[in-house]
Amino acid sequence: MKKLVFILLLFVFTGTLLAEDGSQLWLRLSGGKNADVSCNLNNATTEIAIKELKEHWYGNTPVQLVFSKAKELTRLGEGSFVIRRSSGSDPVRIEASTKQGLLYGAYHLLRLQQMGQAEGEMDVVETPRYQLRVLNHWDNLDRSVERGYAGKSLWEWESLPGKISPRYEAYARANASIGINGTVVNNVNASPQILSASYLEKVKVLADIFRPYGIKTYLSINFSTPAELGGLSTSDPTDKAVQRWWKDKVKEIYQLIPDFGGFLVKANSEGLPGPQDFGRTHADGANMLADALKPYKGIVMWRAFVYNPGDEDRANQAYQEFMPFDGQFRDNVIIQVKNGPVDFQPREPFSPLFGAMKKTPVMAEFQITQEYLGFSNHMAYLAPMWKECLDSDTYQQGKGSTVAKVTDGSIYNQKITAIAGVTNIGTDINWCGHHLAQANWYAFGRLAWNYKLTSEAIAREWINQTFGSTTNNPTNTAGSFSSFRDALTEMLLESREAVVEYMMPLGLHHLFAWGHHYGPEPWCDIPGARPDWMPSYYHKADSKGIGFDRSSTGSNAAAQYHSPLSEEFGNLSTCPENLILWFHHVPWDYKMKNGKTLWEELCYTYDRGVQKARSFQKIWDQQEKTIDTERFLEIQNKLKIQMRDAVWWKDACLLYFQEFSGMPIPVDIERPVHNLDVMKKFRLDIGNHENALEKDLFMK
Ligand code: GCV
Repeated sequence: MKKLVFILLLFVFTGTLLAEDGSQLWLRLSGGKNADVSCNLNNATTEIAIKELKEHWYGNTPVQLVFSKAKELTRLGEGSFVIRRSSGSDPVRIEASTKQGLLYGAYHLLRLQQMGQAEGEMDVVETPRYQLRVLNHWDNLDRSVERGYAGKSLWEWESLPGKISPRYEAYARANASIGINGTVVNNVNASPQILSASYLEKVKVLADIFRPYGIKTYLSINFSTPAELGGLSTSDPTDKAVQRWWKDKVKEIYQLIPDFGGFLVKANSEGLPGPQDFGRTHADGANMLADALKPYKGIVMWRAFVYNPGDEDRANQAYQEFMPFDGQFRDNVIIQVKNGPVDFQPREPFSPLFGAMKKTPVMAEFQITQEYLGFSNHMAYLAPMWKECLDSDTYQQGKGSTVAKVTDGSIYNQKITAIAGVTNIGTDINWCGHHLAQANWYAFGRLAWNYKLTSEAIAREWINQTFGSTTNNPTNTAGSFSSFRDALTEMLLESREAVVEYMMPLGLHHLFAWGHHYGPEPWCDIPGARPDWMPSYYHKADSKGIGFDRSSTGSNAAAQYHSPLSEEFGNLSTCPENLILWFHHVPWDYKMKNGKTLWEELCYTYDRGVQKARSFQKIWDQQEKTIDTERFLEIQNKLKIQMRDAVWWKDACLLYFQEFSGMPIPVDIERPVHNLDVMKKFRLDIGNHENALEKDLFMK
């Protein structure tokens, strides 16, 4: 009997040790040795740094946190730090000229420890490339999350300000550990209610929790708030009463949240109100808010995501609308521009606004949540996609004027530099819906800090911390961790391209189903719906060919880019093939560089994407003994869904486009397993997309 109890207890105990639900993210730091940590500055932020090091630093030497206004440190700028140790037996010295720098230094030391790089001599100098590294939550006040696939909103508005979820602090800690220093807590499709006194009390509680972690709180605002909430007869930005209203509101906010960051604004976009409703301009609207925020050092992040149905190519519109206002915005306004000119598609060229606005600060907006990349069902590691944008040469100030450099202040004298990511976070126990999607939250933070890091280096860091052993809590029961890390790194690095290949290769875009952005519906045609929301607007398939002519014979979007890109993109023979259907309507029998016809290339590329999805499953199945069972099985299940969807995408697109090309699917690729007529009847219950796929889509 005693033996049985012992075995049971052992089982429960080891079971608990081995339980991994993903809730600890990349911070699976174990209880430490009560390290010897000292600090010459005492405040809530340094207390956190001390606590983290005391609990998780395993090195045998003490750690000294040193706040210093030494020239070298102040020159490096806010958030920067150095970590130095002359030999393995000396104390580690983390020095910074700001409290945030000390906190980031502490997290960096722990990261180095987990990478096995915190031994011996150390000489690390770290400085963030962007001043503001901001998450955007598209969270609504009813706790639904627009384009969120990981449960409900973290913010429990109904029980705030009274009840405080432990997740608020866990969220702040995770962000601080990767250098994120701002969060916009509500959706850009903003409710005026967020500025009501009762909501501001709730926001204050969040801001108080985030502050010690170096995170500023921002709010998305609805441009009509003065009328909708304030009861004014207008929200016209030139109206004195409206200006007064915003000034008073801003004052009220700063009384509650003294370090409030400012406003994020989506105006005159997708039906939202804005200054144009009153015959005013984006500059009028942004400047009015900027004036109200200025005395408190607040800023306005004004979005350039604007487009209207009509004759003009959607891809051209943001540039046309914003370029005339270059130089007319106040110095506390920054224009927030999505990475591509349309809308977070699996592959887009960079937005031509980057670098073109020379007298106005511009910041990139990336989407961490996978609205167009398989929700939280598909593995799509997005660091390569973001780097593709950041590393793109705009040529605006000669060769080497990359998107990164025209936004980080190194080419233009920007007073504010920033970068934003639309989060993939929700109430799911693993935060992101898919364990591997945590890598995207992590990667956004790390790239915002230093976009020079390689996607591979970031992946390896993330894997080490997320799956590797913690010192006293080994989770690796068998097998070799380094071969696991190599395998998962390879999967992650290939994953985004695989998604592009099985969804929308060669520059195809927006082939999504009506009502959701998950599955394919290139045939979608809803009578009376906005044409620019229909896939045929983008693919333009006909008996001659496929693709959007954005050359001089078409919408001429290519001309919005600086030479030599305008010529390169605008000319079919020089356009990069991975964007060829973005810029050109290409004949089906057009000869690609490898000698295949366009149609064949399309078929082979879709097939390659499917093969990659299958190879991910095979690689993953070999990892069973290396990591904990829970995460192994959960990821295995997601990869199965991804594989199934990849086939669905390939079959739907190839069978549909074949109706136009009239050409055979090459014999050496996988035959379609679905029938086009049946696929056209698939309907997705989007509220429950994972099960709906089984139930509604594939059992019909
Ligand atoms: C928040 C796309 C998305 C919308 C989103 C919008 C935007 O259109 O589908 O959900 O709205 O972009 O970025 O404002």
